[in-house]
Amino acid sequence: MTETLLQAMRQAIIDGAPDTARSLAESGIRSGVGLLEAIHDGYAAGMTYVGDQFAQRRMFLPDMVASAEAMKAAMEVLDPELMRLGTGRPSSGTVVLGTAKGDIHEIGKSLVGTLLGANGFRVHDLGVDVAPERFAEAACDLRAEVVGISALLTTTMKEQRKLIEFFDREGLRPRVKVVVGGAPVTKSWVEEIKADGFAKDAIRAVDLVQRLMRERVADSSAVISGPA
Ligand code: B1M
Repeated sequence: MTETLLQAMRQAIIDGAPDTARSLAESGIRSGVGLLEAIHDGYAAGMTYVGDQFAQRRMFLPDMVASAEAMKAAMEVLDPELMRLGTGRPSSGTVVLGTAKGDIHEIGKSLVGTLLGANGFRVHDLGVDVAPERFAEAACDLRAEVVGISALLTTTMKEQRKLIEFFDREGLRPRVKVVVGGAPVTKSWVEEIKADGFAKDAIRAVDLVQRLMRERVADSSAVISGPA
């Protein structure tokens, strides 16, 4: 039953069918399919297939647009459920999130935001095509502890490096941790650009931000209680 539903979810994305994607999400919630399972093994798996077909020139830009619309329709149903099932704990810190300058891919970044929100973080999503200056401005205004930058294109990954360099120049690094993510991002890239962390998917992004927040608290208490 679950596999049939997941297969139908994948197909709704491949077909670029928002209404079907939405009603399958509603059925999934009613029948108790795991929300993250539906997203990753259902809808996102459909997206991966579409991306591969696009790369092989078997599907085209309008197909990819339609698939993205279908995924967004499903997420409109699933997002509030994810929030509802979240920890409900009061905010454990502020995260500013956005997609790199020149990049308009938003689905993965928004999923990261939803899961962080569901886990008690205050999330300020700047949207897509975000310049380093806007990240910095928001981080300062909101006193964010973490900034997260997503990049889905190999050409926009370099914006992650630019953001880190900008934060270094502005002297923001000691106060604000920069985490990066997105399909083309690798561990070696993260080491090269000296980001504070990277997560392969949205669940790992929550673990990462939780760890950074814990380390921050530990660091500040070490300063307060450390030897004079
Ligand atoms: Co585009 N696209 N796209 N696209 N698109 C890719 C990325 C591509 C890999 C497809 C392919 O060729 N196989 C390819 C990039 C190739 C490359 O750079 N080497 C590509 C291309 C080429 C393009 C255009 C250039 C096409 C064109 O115009 N000729 C163009 C670029 C536009 C631009 O940004 N300037 C373009 C446009 C589009 C659409 C607008 C049609 C649409 C986006 C719609 C939207 O977001 N509103 C789109 C889509 C849908 C895709 C694919 C098919 C799917 C992306 C997606 O939503 N995945 C994608 C192929 C693929 O990824 N397999 C592709 C589902 C999502 C849940 O996963 O985003 O990976 P993902 O997020 C994951 C993790 O990466 C991680 O967690 C998420 C959840 O687990 N993660 C983070 C993401 N951000 C994170 C941040 C973190 C931590 C983890 O911390 C901060």
